[in-house]
Amino acid sequence: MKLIIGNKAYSSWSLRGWLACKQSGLPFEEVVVPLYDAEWDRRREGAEFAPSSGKVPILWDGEAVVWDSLAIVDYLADKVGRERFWPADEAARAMARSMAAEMHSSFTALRRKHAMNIRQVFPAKRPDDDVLADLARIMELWAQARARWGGDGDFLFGQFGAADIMFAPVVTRILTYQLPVARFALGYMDAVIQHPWMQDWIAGAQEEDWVIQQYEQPSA
Ligand SMILES: N[C@@H](CCC(=O)N[C@@H](CS)C(=O)NCC(=O)O)C(=O)O
Repeated sequence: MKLIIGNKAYSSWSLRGWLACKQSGLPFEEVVVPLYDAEWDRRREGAEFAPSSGKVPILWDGEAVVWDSLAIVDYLADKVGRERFWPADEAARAMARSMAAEMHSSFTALRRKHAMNIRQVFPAKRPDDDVLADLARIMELWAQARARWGGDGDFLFGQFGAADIMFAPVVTRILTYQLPVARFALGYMDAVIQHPWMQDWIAGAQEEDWVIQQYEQPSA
């Protein structure tokens, strides 16, 4: 398999696709392309980018191509077995799938106003009300998942899985912008950041030379 991703410093959807590949346990080649560099328009017109119309992540698996992070999770879960990604319990799985889908389709204020920048910690300031509303909903979801299904594990449904993959870039945004969160969330966020795959990704981001100025401001 070959996964094409954007800058590890900034590309939140790429992080999800990459974590999904790691979670699959399958070997994959990783190709990182610098978002919005001088070659971007030319590169995104290439055949490898055509299926997603230029967006990353894109997963190629022989003749099969999957773009969009949640589709990558589902494709890989079909390939290696659902239990690697989703909880076994039906009620837990229903919640995990709903949370992943809600993450995928919602929280636009948080995503728009606090772009991912994994290399930075910006001074704390009061977030806009729409961002606070997104954070309140995220806290509600995390609290319910942890209380009902966290068990002895550190993650939303105990073991690291698809729901954690989808929320991982939210964790990094909260830390980057020092956004206010409920106390219980600190332990969960720490578990996500300390996960070896996240540590690998963060190290990769630190090694990148590319800088996108727009994302180097506290309010992108
Ligand atoms: N819904 C897509 C979003 C993909 C996406 O928007 N990726 C961004 C990078 S984080 C991108 O490729 N932007 C480049 C562009 O839109 O030209 C997913 O889940 O993968």
